[in-house]
Amino acid sequence: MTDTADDRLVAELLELALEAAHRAGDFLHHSRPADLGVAATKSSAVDVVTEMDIASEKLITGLLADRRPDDGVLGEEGASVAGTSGVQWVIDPIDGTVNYLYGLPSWAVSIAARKDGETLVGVVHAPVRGETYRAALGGGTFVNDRPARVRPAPAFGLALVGTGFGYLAERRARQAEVLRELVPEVRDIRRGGSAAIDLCDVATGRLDAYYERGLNHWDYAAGDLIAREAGALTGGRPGEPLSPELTVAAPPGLFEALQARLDGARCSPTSRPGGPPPTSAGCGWRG
Ligand code: LIP
Repeated sequence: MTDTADDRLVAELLELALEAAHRAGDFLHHSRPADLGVAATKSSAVDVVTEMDIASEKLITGLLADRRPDDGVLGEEGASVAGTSGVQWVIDPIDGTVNYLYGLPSWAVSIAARKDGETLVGVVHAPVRGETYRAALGGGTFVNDRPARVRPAPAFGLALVGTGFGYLAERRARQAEVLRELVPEVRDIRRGGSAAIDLCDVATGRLDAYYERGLNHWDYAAGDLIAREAGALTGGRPGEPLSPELTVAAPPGLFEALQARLDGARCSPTSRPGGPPPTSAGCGWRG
């Protein structure tokens, strides 16, 4: 059967995403300054940018512009190009920036390519782990070319659940309230510090589930496809797609249970101290 034009486009985008992620990852891993510091902060004093975040995004966007000059680009550190091809690259040049700043191993380069609002390819390259996670729409998920599948859904009380916390103290306080309700109900919690890697850990069965509120599109764009192509369901609140409001990923059965539990925790009095009263649309996430 001959390849279609779409097949050829997906193959080209995947190859380019892999090349860009590896080149940026090699640079970040082998050229990290011993005295790496904070170059700037964003939403708060703990929402940091390093010179390496900026350099990594410049390396990636330069390669993409050279190879596919008509594509759009959205990057965490400011890259923003509308493009004319219909293809948009979504880039997190270092996901897990605080881990990278502190010299902790859990960080990754995350690159996704979307067309007409659908993610066609996703690559998450984790150099310290020595692992590259990749997926193409309809083509399955691979880790260093080995096929990957989610772990079968366990009972809720046996689930190992990943999560994360935002950069704003008020939001972290509310996230801690939700976590306080959840911790005694599941096997355990893991907080790795990189949403992209957390989503890949769901894809490979190293986590049973992951949820987080307040992510940016570039945090989850690639990991979402990688998790879905490995058999996970992903989304936000029940019936809603994943978004900065809420990102949930888990195998079927556990996914729905976790979504419902988080929705319940969202409205419980303990997780809304002083929060808005419940409304017909739910009690709303404050902060
Ligand atoms: C990080 C996410 C992580 C979240 C952090 C931060 P960054 O992205 O990957 O899951 O908990 O607060 O948002 O800022 O390292 O690209």
